[in-house]
Amino acid sequence: MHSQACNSHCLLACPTIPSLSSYSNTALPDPFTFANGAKVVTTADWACRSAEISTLLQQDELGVMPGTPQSVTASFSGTTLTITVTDGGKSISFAPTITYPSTGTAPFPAIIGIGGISIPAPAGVAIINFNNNDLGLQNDASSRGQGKFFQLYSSNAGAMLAWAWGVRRIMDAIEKTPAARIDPKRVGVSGCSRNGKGALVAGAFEPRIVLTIPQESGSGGTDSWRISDSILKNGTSTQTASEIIGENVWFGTSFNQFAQSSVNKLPVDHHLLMGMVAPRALFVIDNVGYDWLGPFASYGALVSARTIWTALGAPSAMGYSQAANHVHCSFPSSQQTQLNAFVNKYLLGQSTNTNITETAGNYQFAIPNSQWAPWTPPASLTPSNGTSTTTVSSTGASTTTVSST
Ligand code: MCU
Repeated sequence: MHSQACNSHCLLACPTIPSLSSYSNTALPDPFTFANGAKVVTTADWACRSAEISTLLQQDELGVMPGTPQSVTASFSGTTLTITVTDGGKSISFAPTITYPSTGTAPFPAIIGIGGISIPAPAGVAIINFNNNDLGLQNDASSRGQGKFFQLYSSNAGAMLAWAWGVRRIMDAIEKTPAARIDPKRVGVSGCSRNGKGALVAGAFEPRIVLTIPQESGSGGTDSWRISDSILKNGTSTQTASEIIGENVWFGTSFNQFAQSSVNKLPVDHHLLMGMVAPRALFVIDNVGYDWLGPFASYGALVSARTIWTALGAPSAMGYSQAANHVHCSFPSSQQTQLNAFVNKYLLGQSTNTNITETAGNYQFAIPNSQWAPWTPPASLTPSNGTSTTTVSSTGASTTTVSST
């Protein structure tokens, strides 16, 4: 939509989000149509649509991501990276620990583990152990607003937004602390189950993360809210939005109204949360063995999300592997080669085949899909010259400006 309007050296503002108070959609929202009905045609349009999705997810599900803090300082000692963040006259400190690989050379690529990792630590890659509960507690529904993020900010956000903010500050700290011997251009994020949900949110909201690996994240992670509701309605016990808001504080309080009335009122779903990662690399590790995880709700969202990478000309940067039943969060050896392909390409700079779209489930889901995804994705988006810049205002709303040349 911007290609005709802006031919040389100009600034393009993104479309304004209209009131969506009467929005309702039984299908997964079309990634390639803005909330105002305009079509996503160019790659610059996608930068705008991605920023729109970010704003909507913050408003309706996660809570608001604060803007750049007044100051972030870091010091490194032994294996501990101590990070101090000051904003609005208050300060907090938190201290991830780093496990270094026995092979490779510094500065090392790394994976930030949300609550640690549940994948085997790859050779040559450091692991940054991030105690996410320290920033946003997730014991149960009574954990609302507990943790250091909430000491710094008065916020109705959920714990996952607090963790994603923490991952952003870890990136700030790595960039300014060469003594930690981590290459800030080669950092991934992973976590399993509830922390897999968090890994996905962190990868979506931190553009410096080059590889996002959510593992068995289930509902609230890679699952579509809409498909999860339909699975439950058809008699299979699976986690839904209405259950999740009572179980824990992963989401902000603004999500309650949707979870309690109807997820069809959400202008987003989690194929779009995944789409925020595009065209950066995303490798989703799933387990079809647990109904509670809603593997078909994940599959439908995965197939839908992948159309975004395809339209951006980077289909093999997005892969998924839904393995046969195994113990929750135990990584099966059958997925090792696939994981290696993603890690070796995106963290170690090797040439590998990451065209991985595999499921052990017997699922029928093609795009377009008459029930769930009745939209036709563009085969490719028109490349836009120029760069897009996303800024986050003091109220947390993000604005993307595309300067086109
Ligand atoms: C899959 O993640 C969660 C799930 O959402 C919860 O309902 C369940 O209680 O715990 C899972 C988990 O985090 O397991 C470690």
